[in-house]
Amino acid sequence: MFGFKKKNITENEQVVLEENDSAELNSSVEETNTETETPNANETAPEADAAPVIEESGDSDLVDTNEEVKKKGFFAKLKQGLTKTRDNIKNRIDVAFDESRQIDDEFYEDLEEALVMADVGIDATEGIIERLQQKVKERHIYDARECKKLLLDSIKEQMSLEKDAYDFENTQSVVLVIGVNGVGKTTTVGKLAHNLKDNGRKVMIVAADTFRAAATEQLEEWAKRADVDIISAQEGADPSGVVFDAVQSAKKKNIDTLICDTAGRLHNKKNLMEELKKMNRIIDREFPNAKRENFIVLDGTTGQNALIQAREFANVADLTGIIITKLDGTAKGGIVVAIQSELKIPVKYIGVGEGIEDLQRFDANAFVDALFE
Ligand SMILES: Nc1nc2c(ncn2[C@@H]2O[C@H](COP(=O)(O)OP(=O)(O)OP(=O)(O)O)[C@@H](O)[C@H]2O)c(=O)[nH]1
Ligand SMILES: [Mg+2]
Repeated sequence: MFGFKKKNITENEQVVLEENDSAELNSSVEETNTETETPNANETAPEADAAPVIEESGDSDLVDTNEEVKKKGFFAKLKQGLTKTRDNIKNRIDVAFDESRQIDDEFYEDLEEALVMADVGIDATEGIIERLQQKVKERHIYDARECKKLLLDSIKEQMSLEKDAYDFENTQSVVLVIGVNGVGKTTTVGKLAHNLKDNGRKVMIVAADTFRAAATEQLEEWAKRADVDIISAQEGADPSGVVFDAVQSAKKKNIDTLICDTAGRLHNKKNLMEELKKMNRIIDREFPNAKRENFIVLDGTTGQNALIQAREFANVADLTGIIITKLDGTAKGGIVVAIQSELKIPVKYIGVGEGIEDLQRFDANAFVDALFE
């Protein structure tokens, strides 16, 4: 059912290939350096140097305004992306929190229904409602609108990320992007590369999905769009060998973040999970000082299936974060809350469109406001 055309080749190679041999696998690896055509991230840094000039000229308001515009743009895109989910639950939420509403059993039932409709999931919804009931009781709240604020604050609190969630963006790091077929891994690698590069980081991406030539071509296209270096290999090459080469090249070029795109795989395909472990071992061994992130990409439109995938991958891989894509294409964006609340693995980014600008850091406050307000 999954298009692993070169599966046999890889399986055989994997048996033959000892980790120490991986240096010999480099012959087919290709490197495309986009830096020769355009200035690299460090060379574009003058923007940062320009900041004092703006201050000197007394234009600090301009900086504030730009930040404001950026923030507004971010929120507008998020809100636009979550339109289907918001429309799906809006009526129920409005009815539940109508100012004339009594806070009684029926109120909680309506609320529960709205959350389940948005795919927040039964377990997470029950937890949310229980906590809300407790707070309402403790604080003697009788006003439904006050209750809404309490609910949103409680979800925001539950979804908020640790302070160090994005540390990898500012230090030397290697990010492995994994997940089942078609969830948006390659697209996400391209978007993430763009975001980091935009923040002045030196980024390299690696096409460790060697099963299909088209997969490499797709990533090469993203490398061009994001204007970052890419390491790729011929179809059928050992993915771990490509990763090995990419790590050497990243070290040599003093790359800040190396992002690895991998082939779609099911958690129960033993050989493919072994391959993933091997990539991990190679990165750990060859780049021990790099901060590591293993992100699982989940397709938000698959609802509860995404939750199942995350749970199963978490059993076999050391996941450090979740990326949920295609939230613009679903009426069930509440799945983000369900996944985070059940797995306790942070949702770090969300995809709200197919464009290069459409990957956002997960901001619990903005997300909950965009969904419920
Ligand atoms: N609407 C929307 N589409 C997305 C988003 N992210 C990815 N896609 C689309 O999803 C489809 C699959 O994306 P890919 O990046 O190729 O997925 P993949 O996980 O790399 O797929 P395989 O390599 O085949 O496993 C493409 O058509 C993307 O444009 C998103 O946030 N929103
Ligand atoms: Mg792909």
